[in-house]
Amino acid sequence: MKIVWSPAHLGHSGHVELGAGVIEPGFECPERLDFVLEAWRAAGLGPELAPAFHDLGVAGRVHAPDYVAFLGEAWNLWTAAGYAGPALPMVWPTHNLRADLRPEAIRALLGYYSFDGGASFVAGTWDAVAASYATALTGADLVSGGERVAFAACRPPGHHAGRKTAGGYCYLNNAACAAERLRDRGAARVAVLDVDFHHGNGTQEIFWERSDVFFASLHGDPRTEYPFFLGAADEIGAGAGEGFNLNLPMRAGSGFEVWGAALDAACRRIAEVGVDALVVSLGLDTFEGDPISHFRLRREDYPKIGARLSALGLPTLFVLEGGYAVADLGVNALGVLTGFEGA
Ligand code: SP5
Ligand code: ZN
Repeated sequence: MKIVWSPAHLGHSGHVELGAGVIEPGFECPERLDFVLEAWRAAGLGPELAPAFHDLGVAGRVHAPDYVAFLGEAWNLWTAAGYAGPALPMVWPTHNLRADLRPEAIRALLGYYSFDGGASFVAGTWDAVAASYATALTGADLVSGGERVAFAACRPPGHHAGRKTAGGYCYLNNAACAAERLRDRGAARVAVLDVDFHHGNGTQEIFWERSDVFFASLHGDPRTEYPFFLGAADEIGAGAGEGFNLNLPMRAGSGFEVWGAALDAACRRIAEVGVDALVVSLGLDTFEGDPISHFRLRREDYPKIGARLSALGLPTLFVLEGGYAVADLGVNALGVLTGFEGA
């Protein structure tokens, strides 16, 4: 198995997030990848690749082109306006405010193009986001080129990013872009299976009306868990996409007995639907030690996840999403990957 990663992720550091009553350092931090790489090297799974160059064509189809352009210029607009420190949104066009009016002020554009205060910009954010995107597409090309499996160690993550909204530490939706790329390269239908603790609201939104990308998500029940406003079981897709979206929310406190049964249900559905390739949004924040999440998976559960996914027999791309028990992130991620390879 090959891993793809880029040192450009290091530039996305020193950012902050809006928490409950506090603005705090991002839980999504550069050290996360250090632990993933350390565990990768310890496991001896295979070579490390830098991402190949990829233009923003796929991003411009998965996302709104004006949103992609905004991501590239947000930091420069922020500093040109005289602000210092991380660019954090503060006003959102929710409910009956005018979301059809694109503002000019950068402090308003940040809210226009986001849904929460969890995706701030620093000087190196865009280069990290672009490299994370290229990492995912490079991984997709490995898989469409005949590799059975590949690991795109993306940072920042992507599954909360919608067509024109950043949020939840995400900017470009790496997994969605990888799925689109697999379609471009000949897969008639792709499944995106999201095992991050948090619902993959961005990926769901992007493929909501499409039958060529089946989306399934296992996550904390949005009645009590972030992102709160999407991820219920009755969301099944619309139009041509009706029946091609599967949400399996679970109550806080769920352990592998419950979670593993949901994984099995999602896998059976993927087999029924029939796909040519699988993208796994691999969040490890289902771990019992995660500081912001509320499932109770244990270290020994992760290889079982990999083995179950491997049994689908599909060309598979793992795309890194969340996981904030930083020191355990690498071991748990490698648990999934070694479980996949060993199966
Ligand atoms: C990719 C991903 O996993 N994004 C997760 C975004 C979660 N955003 C809400 C986090 C709330 C953090 N505050 C928790 C304080 C715990 N003491
Ligand atoms: Zn998450």
